[in-house]
Amino acid sequence: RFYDKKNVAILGCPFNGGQARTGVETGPLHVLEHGLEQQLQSLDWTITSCKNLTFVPPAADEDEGRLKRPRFVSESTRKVATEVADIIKSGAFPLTIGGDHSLAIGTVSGVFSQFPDACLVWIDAHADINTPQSTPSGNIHGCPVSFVMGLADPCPPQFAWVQPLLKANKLAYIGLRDVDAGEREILKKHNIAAYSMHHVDKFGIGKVVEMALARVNPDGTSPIHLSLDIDALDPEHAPATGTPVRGGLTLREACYICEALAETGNLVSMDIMECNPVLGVDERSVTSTISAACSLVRCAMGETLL
Ligand code: 5AB
Ligand code: MN
Ligand code: MN
Ligand code: MN
Repeated sequence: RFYDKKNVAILGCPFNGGQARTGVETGPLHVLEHGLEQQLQSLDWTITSCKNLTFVPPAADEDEGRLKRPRFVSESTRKVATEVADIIKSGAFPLTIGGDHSLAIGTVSGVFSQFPDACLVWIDAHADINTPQSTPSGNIHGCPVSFVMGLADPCPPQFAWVQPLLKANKLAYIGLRDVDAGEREILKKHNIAAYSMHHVDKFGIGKVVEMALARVNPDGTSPIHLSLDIDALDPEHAPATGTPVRGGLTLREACYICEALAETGNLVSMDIMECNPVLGVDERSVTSTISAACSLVRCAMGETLL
């Protein structure tokens, strides 16, 4: 509906500047080496491009208040925003592979510049909606949602280019279980559709996805951007990630979310973020994390729709 053809452009983003642990920048390489391109081709997708961006840290990058590496994150995500917008203009589905989740400042900015009435489905153990004022860590991968909503007050000068394109009623979370006090306040204040693991247990994943979509896309016509943090999964299924939190989604629950979004026919873009192969304790834990990431992408791109 939103694109004529099943064209996908893969954007590898080997970026780690939004948090402190190295290794997350090797995520894209591992995901591609796992055979994702061939897997998508066998689902009848044409890969119109598959490129890896290069991110070079600036020589000087002073903290901005609590925020760490503000220039590096700003310059990198700005580049991502342009790339994602260009992919959409070319008529292809942008599939962005991270890298840390600060990259979503770029993907969301790019998608919403082209689809202003889009909604955002954020699958994560964390809400990533800290402001520069509320962040307990200063790591910008915990802040991208607040930036694209324009909640930062004042907005750090490095991020003046980010437009507040996301409205609170177009955002839904699923999988939350580690939300900071300041983030809870924001979720409450803006009445954001936030489904935690408690809701998944209480209602089941099918009902939760239905409720989430009813909130952000009541008439079913909005384009949807999916931003998926691999740490939404229980560490049993995706251990190789920087901020694992126990008690997460099973692989099937996460796949179900992706399938249900595919089923709407409205999915226009997807991020798969925060795989950090270097943090795997052994080969098996790396492989399970990367293969889970590939499964989720395939499900979002129609694999299990019969
Ligand atoms: B992730 C925390 N809320 O702000 C913070 O992995 C964790 O992209 C953020 O979801 C986790 O530092 C960011 C404590
Ligand atoms: Mn997370
Ligand atoms: Mn995240
Ligand atoms: Mn994380």
